[in-house]
Amino acid sequence: MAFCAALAVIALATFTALRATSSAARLLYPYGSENDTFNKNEDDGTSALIELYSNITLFGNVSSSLYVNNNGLLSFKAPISVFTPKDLPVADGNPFLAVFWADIDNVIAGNISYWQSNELSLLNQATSDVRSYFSLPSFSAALVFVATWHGVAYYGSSASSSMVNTFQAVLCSNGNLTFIMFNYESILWTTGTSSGGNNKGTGGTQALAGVNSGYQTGYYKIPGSLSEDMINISSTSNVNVTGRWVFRVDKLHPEDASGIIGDVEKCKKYLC
Ligand SMILES: *[C@@H]1O[C@H](CO)[C@@H](O)[C@H](O)[C@H]1NC(C)=O
Ligand SMILES: *[C@@H]1O[C@H](CO)[C@@H](O)[C@H](O)[C@H]1NC(C)=O
Ligand SMILES: *[C@@H]1O[C@H](CO)[C@@H](O)[C@H](O)[C@H]1NC(C)=O
Ligand SMILES: *[C@@H]1O[C@H](CO)[C@@H](O)[C@H](O)[C@H]1NC(C)=O
Ligand SMILES: *[C@@H]1O[C@H](CO)[C@@H](O)[C@H](O)[C@H]1NC(C)=O
Ligand SMILES: *[C@@H]1O[C@H](CO)[C@@H](O)[C@H](O)[C@H]1NC(C)=O
Ligand SMILES: *[C@@H]1O[C@H](CO)[C@@H](O)[C@H](O)[C@H]1NC(C)=O
Ligand SMILES: [Ca+2]
Repeated sequence: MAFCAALAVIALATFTALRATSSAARLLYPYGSENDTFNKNEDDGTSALIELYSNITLFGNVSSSLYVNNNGLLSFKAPISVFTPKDLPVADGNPFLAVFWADIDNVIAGNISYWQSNELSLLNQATSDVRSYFSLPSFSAALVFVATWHGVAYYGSSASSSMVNTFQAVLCSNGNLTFIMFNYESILWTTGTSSGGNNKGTGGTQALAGVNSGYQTGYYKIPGSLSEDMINISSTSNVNVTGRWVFRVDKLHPEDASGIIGDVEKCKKYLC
C-alpha cells in the first residue's frame, strides 16, 4: 500500500492574484474541493482522528491514522494544540510532521482542510514527484494525503489584516516507503502575539518546520526554523523547486534526496 499527504496554505486576500501565477498552480496539490474535510475554525484546534486508507511505515513503525492540527502540524499518536513551536527533538513518543508550526488562528482568517485519495491522477502526480527527486524509479504511490492551510492568520492579528499564510503538506506512501512534501505558497508572518511576536506577525519565537520521530534521535529541522529566516521559506527548497521541501520518513532517521540523515541542523547549504 502507498500513501501520500499534502498540506497547503495561502493568504485569502491575495488568493486571486496568486492563482493568476503559474507557480501557484505547479506548487500546490489540488485542495479545497467538495471532497475536502474542513477543520473547525477554532484557535489551537485539531481534526478528529483521521483513518488512512492504508497503513504506512513512519519512522520505523506502522501508522494508520493521524491528526491535522490547526497550528501547522500533522501528528500521529495524539493531537497537538501547543501554539509556540518547540525546538526539536520533541521526544514524547508522538511523531509529528511540522509544516509550519506557529500560532495560527483560523477564527480570524483562513481554512484548514484535508483529503486523501487513491485516484490515479493524484497517485501519478505523487509518484512522478518522488521519482524525480529520489533515485527510486520503481516507486509507486498507493495513497496520497493532502492537508492545506489556506490564507491563515496569526493569533493576535486583526480581522482586516491581509497578513495570511498559505502552505500545504502532502504525505504519500507505497506502504513501505513514505515521503512528506511541504509546499510553501505564501508566507507573510512567522509569529503570533502570544509567542512574543509583534504587530506585524514577526519577532519572538518564530515558526518551526521539520520532522520529528518522537524519539531523541530521528528528527530534522529545516534551517532557519525558529528564526527570522522563516519569513523567506517560500523561496527555499531541498529539491530545486522553489517553496518545496521533501523528506523520506519511513525510517527512524529522515532522509533528503541525497540520503543525508537529518539528526542535526547541519545543512545550511539549503538557505543559499
Ligand atoms: C471528488 O471525489 C469523487 C470520487 O472519488 C471524484 O469522482 C471527483 O472527481 C472528486 N472531485 C474533485 C473536485 O476532485
Ligand atoms: C495495519 O496495521 C495494523 C497493526 O498496526 C494491523 O493490525 C492491520 O491489519 C494493518 N492493516 C492492513 C490493511 O494491513
Ligand atoms: C514502534 O512502536 C512500539 C510500540 O509503540 C515501540 O515500542 C517501538 O519502539 C516503536 N519502534 C520504533 C522504531 O519506533
Ligand atoms: C474559507 O474561508 C472563507 C473566508 O474565511 C470563507 O468565507 C469560506 O466559507 C471558507 N470555505 C469553506 C469551504 O469553509
Ligand atoms: C513491503 O516490504 C515487504 C517486506 O520487504 C514486501 O514483502 C512487500 O512486497 C513490500 N510492499 C511494497 C508495496 O513494496
Ligand atoms: C527575505 O527576503 C527578502 C527579499 O529577498 C530580503 O529583503 C529580506 O532581507 C529577507 N529576510 C530575511 C530575514 O532574511
Ligand atoms: C534547478 O532547476 C532549474 C530549472 O528550474 C534548472 O535549470 C537547474 O539546472 C536545476 N538545478 C539543479 C542543480 O538541478
Ligand atoms: Ca493558534
